[in-house]
Amino acid sequence: MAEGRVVLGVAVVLIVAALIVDPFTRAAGAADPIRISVPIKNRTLANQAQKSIRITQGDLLELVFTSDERAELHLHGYDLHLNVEAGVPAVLRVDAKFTGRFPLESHQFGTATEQSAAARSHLTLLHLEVYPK
Ligand SMILES: [Cu+2]
Repeated sequence: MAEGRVVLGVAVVLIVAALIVDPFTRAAGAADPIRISVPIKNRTLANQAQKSIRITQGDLLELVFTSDERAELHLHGYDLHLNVEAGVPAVLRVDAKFTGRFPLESHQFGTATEQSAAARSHLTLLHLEVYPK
């Protein structure tokens, strides 16, 4: 009976400790996100230097895409999808848990129903490289 109370007491203490400590460890561990603006023009990167974007495992990355026309983007590996409307910045958040080299493709440009091969072809716009820490 008393043993049960002790176990319960310990559990409560641990839960309370986790609740108290967690916001601080998160605040200390989670750096500000790395924000990179990635403009797309004429269905390609406006800045070809962004063909490879290198970050470190554990980073929180925000790729802020702008495009001169509607675009559907897909980050392979992380399997993240993003729809970008023309002229409206759209943010792809990547919590960089996995290391490796991941292609970011366009799946569709123009209207969602545009059927031309050019609009629908999967083009690799850039590679995201996540290095181990
Ligand atoms: Cu894809």
